Amino acid sequence: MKTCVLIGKPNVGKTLLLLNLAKFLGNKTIKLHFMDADGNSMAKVYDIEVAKRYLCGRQPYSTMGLQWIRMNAGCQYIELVDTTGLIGDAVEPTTLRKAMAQTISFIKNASLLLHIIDATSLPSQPLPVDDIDVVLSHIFGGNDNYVMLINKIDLVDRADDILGKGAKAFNVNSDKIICVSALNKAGFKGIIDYINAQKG
Ligand SMILES: Nc1nc2c(ncn2[C@@H]2O[C@H](COP(=O)(O)OP(=O)(O)O)[C@@H](O)[C@H]2O)c(=O)[nH]1
Ligand SMILES: [Mg+2]
Repeated sequence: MKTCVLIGKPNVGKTLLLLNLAKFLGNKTIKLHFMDADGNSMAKVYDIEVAKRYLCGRQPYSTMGLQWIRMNAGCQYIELVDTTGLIGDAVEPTTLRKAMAQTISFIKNASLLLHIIDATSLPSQPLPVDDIDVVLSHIFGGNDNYVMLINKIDLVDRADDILGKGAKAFNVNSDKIICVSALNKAGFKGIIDYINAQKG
């Protein structure tokens, strides 16, 4: 089973993408598995709309740990894993640092890495080299199993060259970028096609 791991800064839309992708694939309810940074795990069945209200939020760090769904993505079962938002700055409290460490160490299990960027914060100037998204795209962007999802395209001007801007900002080939909206499910067919096309 392919393990597809969503990573990115807090509030970029990882959790909403997980839930709406499950919905896009025909699910109304999901079994969501959780594991916190101390290894405590549980699973809970949710109506997807209820899960959105509980698990997605404007406040950062609604997700502190790993949470995942196993589901049929057309031609195969996949495991889609949502993670703790990563930031580069020194942070308190310890629980957040532990949750970020758990996410970073989990990345090695990914058959596919889906790195989410917020389209509304795409810079027109080059980003600092220590920006966490620059670091992640630099480390993983050349790998076959990496794709960048530029999310929230519903919030940006259609005329804006988001794909070109993303490719330039992160020095990633534009064929490794998919523009999506986790809110209105735009670009989701592209994500599923990408997942199904990848071997592993
Ligand atoms: N307009 C818009 N809002 C989004 C989109 N994706 C996520 N959001 C909102 O962004 C906020 C953070 O989303 P969440 O999934 O919790 O982000 P996470 O911290 O990366 O898991 C929530 O208020 C979401 O409703 C999108 O594609 N479009
Ligand atoms: Mg989240």
